[in-house]
Amino acid sequence: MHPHTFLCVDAHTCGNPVRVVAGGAPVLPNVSMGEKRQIFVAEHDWVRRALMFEPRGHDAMSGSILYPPSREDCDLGVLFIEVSGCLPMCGHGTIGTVTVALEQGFVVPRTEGRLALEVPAGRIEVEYRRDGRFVEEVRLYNIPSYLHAADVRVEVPGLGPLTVDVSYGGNFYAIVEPQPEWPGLDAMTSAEILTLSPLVRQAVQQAVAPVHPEDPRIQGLSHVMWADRARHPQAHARNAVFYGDKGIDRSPCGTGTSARMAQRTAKGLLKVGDDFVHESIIGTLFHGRVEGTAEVGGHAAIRPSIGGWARVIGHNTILVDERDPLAFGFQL
Ligand code: PYC
Repeated sequence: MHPHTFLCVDAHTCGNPVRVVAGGAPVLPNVSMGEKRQIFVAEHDWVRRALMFEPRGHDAMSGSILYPPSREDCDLGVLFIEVSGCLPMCGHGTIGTVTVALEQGFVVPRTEGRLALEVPAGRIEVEYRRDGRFVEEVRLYNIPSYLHAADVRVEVPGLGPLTVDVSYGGNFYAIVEPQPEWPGLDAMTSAEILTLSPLVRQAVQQAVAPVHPEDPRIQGLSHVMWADRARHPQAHARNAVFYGDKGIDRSPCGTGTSARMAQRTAKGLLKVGDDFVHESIIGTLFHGRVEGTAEVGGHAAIRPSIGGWARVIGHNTILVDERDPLAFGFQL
């Protein structure tokens, strides 16, 4: 039996991995990316596990699969794959995918400097700047983002009472700001982030169980954002996002930054036109901006944009040999 072969381009966006699958992925029907995501999860999830988990990936692995768009007004369809599942939207994944697709010639823009992508959460536009073949910077105009629930009080085993906001930026986030019961991200080790985050996620999911008001396929609290003041002189704030079972985002997290800008706008701390530079746990930056207002199922929402960079780090032909007892990946 021949092994399954996947043609991938590996990149990272501000430190977080983006494995772009350009060949070998399952052929899916010409339906929306939201429907493709449902089909992929039900019938082909082994592809995600094989490409994201060890021995080919790791605890924070993330990537995307390129598909033709089902909509006339989009240049590319993107399915986000990650250790946590198939995300509705991924910001660092978009910046990495666009960089790879342009540099490798997987997409030819109709208008230089602009692309439109069909993603499971909807349609997004990006602008990019390139120098010859190489993409210097990508700005993505994300889907409308909103504060879903404010000041939610939960009891977290090992931590005690905690107040969090639940905000949506393409995924649902529990945002934990410094507070009397918790000193902030600066006082945390990575080991503590990994231990406490699943407990916070479970407690907040039980309390709120968020469902997107306009697309019930998008539901569940998937990510925890630990927030603090900036260290970088150009940043407004710093964060670490936890995902999957053991992943900490090395980038400032695009959907997380969108969710945080929505939260801060709803609380009167940002307004349309404001910039919000977000720093990651390793000191890299995303340049967020509140572009405008919107409405999501009766909630006041914002239209955020996020600017960042990505670099290609390798071409990777990945084999999945069914005779291998660990062919479909494992986690410790
Ligand atoms: O950048 O949106 C993001 C993201 C989601 C999970 C990890 N990164």
